[in-house]
Amino acid sequence: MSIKEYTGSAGGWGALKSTAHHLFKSHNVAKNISNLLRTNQDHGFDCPGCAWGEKHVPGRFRFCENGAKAVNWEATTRRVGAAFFEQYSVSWLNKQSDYFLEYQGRLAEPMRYNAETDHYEPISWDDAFALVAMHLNQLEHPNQAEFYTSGRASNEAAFLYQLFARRFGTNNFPDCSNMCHEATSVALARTIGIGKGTVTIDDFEEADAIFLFGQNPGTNHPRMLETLASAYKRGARVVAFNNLKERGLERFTNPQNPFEMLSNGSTPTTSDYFMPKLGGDMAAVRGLVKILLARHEKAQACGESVFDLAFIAQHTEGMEAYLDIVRATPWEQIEQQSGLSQAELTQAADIYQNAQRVIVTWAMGVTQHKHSVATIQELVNLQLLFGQVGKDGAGLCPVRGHSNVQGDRTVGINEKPPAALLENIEKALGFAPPKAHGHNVVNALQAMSRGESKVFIGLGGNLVAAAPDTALVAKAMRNCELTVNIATKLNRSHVNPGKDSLILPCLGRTDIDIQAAGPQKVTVEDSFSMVHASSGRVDMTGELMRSEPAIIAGMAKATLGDNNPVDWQSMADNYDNIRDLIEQIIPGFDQFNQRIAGPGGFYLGNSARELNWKTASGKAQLTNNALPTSIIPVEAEQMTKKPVFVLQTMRSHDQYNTTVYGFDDRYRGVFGERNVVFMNAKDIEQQGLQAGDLVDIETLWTDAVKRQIVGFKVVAFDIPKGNVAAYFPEANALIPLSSKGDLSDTPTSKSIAVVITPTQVAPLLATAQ
Ligand SMILES: Nc1nc2c(c(=O)[nH]1)N[C@H]1C(S)=C(S)[C@@H](COP(=O)(O)OP(=O)(O)OC[C@H]3O[C@@H](n4cnc5c(=O)[nH]c(N)nc54)[C@H](O)[C@@H]3O)O[C@H]1N2
Ligand SMILES: Nc1nc2c(c(=O)[nH]1)N[C@H]1C(S)=C(S)[C@@H](COP(=O)(O)OP(=O)(O)OC[C@H]3O[C@@H](n4cnc5c(=O)[nH]c(N)nc54)[C@H](O)[C@@H]3O)O[C@H]1N2
Ligand SMILES: [Mo]
Repeated sequence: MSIKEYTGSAGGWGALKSTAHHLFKSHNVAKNISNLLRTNQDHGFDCPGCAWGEKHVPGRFRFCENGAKAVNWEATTRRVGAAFFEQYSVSWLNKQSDYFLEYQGRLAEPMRYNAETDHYEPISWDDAFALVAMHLNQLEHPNQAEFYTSGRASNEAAFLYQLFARRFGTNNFPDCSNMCHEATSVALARTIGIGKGTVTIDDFEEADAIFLFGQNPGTNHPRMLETLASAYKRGARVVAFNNLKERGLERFTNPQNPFEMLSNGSTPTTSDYFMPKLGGDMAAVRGLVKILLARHEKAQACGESVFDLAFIAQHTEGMEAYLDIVRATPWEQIEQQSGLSQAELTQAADIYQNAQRVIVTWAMGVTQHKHSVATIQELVNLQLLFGQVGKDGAGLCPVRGHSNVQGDRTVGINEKPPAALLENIEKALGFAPPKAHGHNVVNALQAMSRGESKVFIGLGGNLVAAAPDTALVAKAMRNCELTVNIATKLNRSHVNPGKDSLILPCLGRTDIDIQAAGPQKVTVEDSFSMVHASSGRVDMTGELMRSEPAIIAGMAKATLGDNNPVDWQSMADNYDNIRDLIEQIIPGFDQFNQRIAGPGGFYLGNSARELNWKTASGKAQLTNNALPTSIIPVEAEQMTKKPVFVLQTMRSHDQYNTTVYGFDDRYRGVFGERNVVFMNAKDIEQQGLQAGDLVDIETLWTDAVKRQIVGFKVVAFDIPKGNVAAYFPEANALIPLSSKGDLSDTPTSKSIAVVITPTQVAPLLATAQ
């Protein structure tokens, strides 16, 4: 392992070198070069990386270093099939690292777990479908099954999946989005009447200021860096609020700019950088508003205004109650909770006030706290006071994670289905889907661990590693009568099987998908509500994997028999038929098949952008929430005499969620190791530690469960005192399943109370020499 401060810019030659390295590791170099050239192009496939959108500029390549990793690792020629599973027992595989499991290659054939031998064994597709049907049909109630979705699933697969589950009789749709942007959907639906962002990619070209809260685009949305750098170049202010000093938020060298590449030049990605304490963003925004309110009141005395009073009067409700709570919030609390001084917040307020058009973006640094919904409502309050929603160059921009996580929700993956969706299904297909709300991720895992839910089906994803309380979740899986994993790659969830268990290998985004009616395409929706087609390029002739729609149709046909109103086989034969049904049931998809034929796809529209507020009162809502009394449970401080730290868990540069591509985190200067904890240099010293020491980290929580990770290496980093950071999924064992967001139930992955103690080196080791 080595720690070496990274002094370069994001992107540049480092990114090209890393792209080449992962290209060679895929064992499929020539094919993957041609794949990369097709990424995000018309008639190509949608990058399976993030959900950032595209500007349609012809003749440019449209992938980034991290998208290239996702493409290369999916389109590998390595295979995991019968021989592999014969060689390795499941217990042995469960002892291997996430990196090892991923590196073995593509899952090649359907497998069934044999508990007696502890090995997976081959099974035919028909027998696999029959097994799913048998387990589902022997449940006492459909609500004993859980239908999990990860956000890579296409619109077609997700739509068919929710139809299958609803026809079967449940709304149990735990979804990766419950662990991700759920707070966004809840907060935006309540305030502006639609749970999605209001901006398009073009708005970034017109904004005077872009405020980024709690996101690391250098690693997680690298194509966004080009957008930020070009905004900076034309004079826009780009203001980051991030708990860490992230290199990708400082400078960027655009690999598509020969001048920058050859001159070793770069462009800043941000003009101003603030480092709030974990969970301190709501207080920071409250501070901004408090400053701007004081200016507004002063202006009012002279007959002028700082806020957009015409917009507020015409479009919003709740301003007075909100401003009362702003007045009542003391500066002491704002400074203490945000970790930012009134002077720093004044600097940010000046930028905000001087900009005609402001975009506010956010991601996991905002959504994974107990008070995330309230924090996002605070961002909305700020934007509404200035009329910064519903005009060009301005608005609200939650930056989504998985490439189709937004689309999956649009087409019906929702444990709390809106009445209109259920009515439309009934109108189109003549059956009444269940109305009762189903399980989200936390409810599902609790029901599984109590033995109430007995069948788990995963359309992609890796819940054992992605969810909190890793040991509890693994046990919940093993408790099931049947677990089914529809997946491209081997992962932690597959090696924690239920009593009966299936791995069903599926085609990915990069693969050619041929069905009875010929080659098929699928569609996805990006963060800007643009829907476009995607078709893979890798020839899979002779392989046993099946497409996701074909697998879902196979399970549905076997489970529901002929006695149902959906012709499942015709859906799998030709995805145009699925899209015709989506057009009938989901608003905004008129002439779906025709409209995806053209380049660039189509815009689903956004009611809030049109100043049409689909709230109960027909107006946008300002919300008056009190600041949280504390970011971590108040009891935590009383549970120990040791200093209590607040921990965030985040992604390194070499991973895609639970998929670990390598052990380097280039921009943070960490090489060859993932078991690290980032700490402030002063905290390291005060704890009597040195950088490089090994420590144990233990959670303080209100139950009696011991949650600890051991032997993590201390790395000194620019992070506020009292805050520490470690990587997901290694640190997930520290997050209690019952520690979740108010109204969102999202695990609080960015604020966990912990104590840190030096790892006790076994005396044997000390005397061994
Ligand atoms: N290459 C790659 N791309 C990805 C992913 C991946 O794993 N790899 N994952 C995809 C998915 S599903 C998602 S959701 C997105 C995630 O994208 P991000 O939200 O960027 O992901 P995280 O790594 O969780 O980063 C959180 C960032 O917020 C900061 N932060 C943490 N807590 C706070 C806080 O309280 N306040 C503030 N102001 N900042 C805070 C952290 O320092 C860090 O920079 O990326 C998507 N894209
Ligand atoms: N502590 C902590 N925990 C977190 C987070 C955090 O920041 N901190 N972030 C949370 C977030 S934002 C998210 S979105 C979740 C992610 O949770 P998930 O979406 O469940 O996890 P992934 O790691 O994205 O899933 C990877 C697996 O998906 C399968 N896969 C890949 N491509 C395809 C495909 O095309 N089709 C199918 N069927 N399968 C495919 C592969 O088998 C791969 O192993 O994790 C959450 N967990
Ligand atoms: Mo996510």
